[in-house]
Amino acid sequence: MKAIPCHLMRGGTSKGLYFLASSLPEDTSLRDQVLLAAMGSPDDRQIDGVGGAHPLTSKVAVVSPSTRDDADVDYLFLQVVVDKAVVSDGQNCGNILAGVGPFAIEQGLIDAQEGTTSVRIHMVNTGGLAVAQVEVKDGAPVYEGDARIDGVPGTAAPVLIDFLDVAGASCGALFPTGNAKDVIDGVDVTCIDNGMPVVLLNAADFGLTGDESPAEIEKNTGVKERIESIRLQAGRQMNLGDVSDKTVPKMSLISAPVRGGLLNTRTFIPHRVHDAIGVLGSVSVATACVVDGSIAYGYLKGCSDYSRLEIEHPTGSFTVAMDVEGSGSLSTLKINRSALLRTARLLMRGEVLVADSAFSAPGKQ
Ligand code: NQM
Repeated sequence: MKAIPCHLMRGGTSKGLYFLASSLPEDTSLRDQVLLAAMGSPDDRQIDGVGGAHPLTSKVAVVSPSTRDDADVDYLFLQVVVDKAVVSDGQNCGNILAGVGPFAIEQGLIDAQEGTTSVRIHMVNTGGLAVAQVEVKDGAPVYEGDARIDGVPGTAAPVLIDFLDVAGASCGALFPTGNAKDVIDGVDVTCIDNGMPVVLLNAADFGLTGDESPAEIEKNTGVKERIESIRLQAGRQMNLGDVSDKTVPKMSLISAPVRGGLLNTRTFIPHRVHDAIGVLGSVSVATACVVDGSIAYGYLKGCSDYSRLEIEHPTGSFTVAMDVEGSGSLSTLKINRSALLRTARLLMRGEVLVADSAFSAPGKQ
């Protein structure tokens, strides 16, 4: 067995292993093989590893000193697929991002400032920059506090995150098809990438109210097949190529709010339905709401205060603050920044133990 130092952390509504890049093999095939073994993939239950048998709890952050002058650390996000021998760097993750600042401080990658430390994070998957404000006491990250986020029981210390330049991060443009609305398989959709490629769809077009539970929607094979067909076509139109083995674009079913928010969502990520909604996923949905012509624009109902856009999801709502210029039309809109609140918590620190065979050259086990 080989022992690899890492931390197990909750980042927002996700959970995963956080590694220093220097603790993992440099060769990416070997690294992926080791991460599959650490998590226990491929296996529906991930019983021989530390993965949580769900995409939201089978995640990895790889952190290192930054290669950029304007950032403190580099953060590579890896999705370890539960039931396939696949590790994907094809998307970012704003939830796991919430733990990167505290992890960087724990590991001494940056000098912590008493009170609040700003950690500038280069998101390697997509090239964007995020700035996280982490509470610090006696040189260590503070985890306990009063901040509450939906989808996580109790309260914890706040981690405020600003996204500065994430529009078109994966697809090359905020609206990669060039339109605020398209029609795929006869269904109106909005394809957007403000940090996460997302296809918005009206829940009503699938015979849903949009307030069904994730389990109920996952049981509906007819809806799942229709959504996957649209996803495969949207992926090509969004410059993502063949997305059959990719975790993007996410598919967000939208409907009228039920808790006083802007709109309600149910999000395929892309095959399981999220218990909440992703961070950058919700930034993309919120952005679609402020663009005239998108299928979500009607939900804005003339609201011009973008400092609290409430995106409802199965376990509550997600508040996005947006700073935008322009009239709301696709051609004039300029997004300056988006900001939101997360929390994170160190759950365990130590070493994950991986069989020696995972370290032999890929294919030679
Ligand atoms: O959109 C799940 C999550 C995510 C991603 C997913 C995320 C984001 O909730 O930034 O956080 O959409 O795969 O962790």
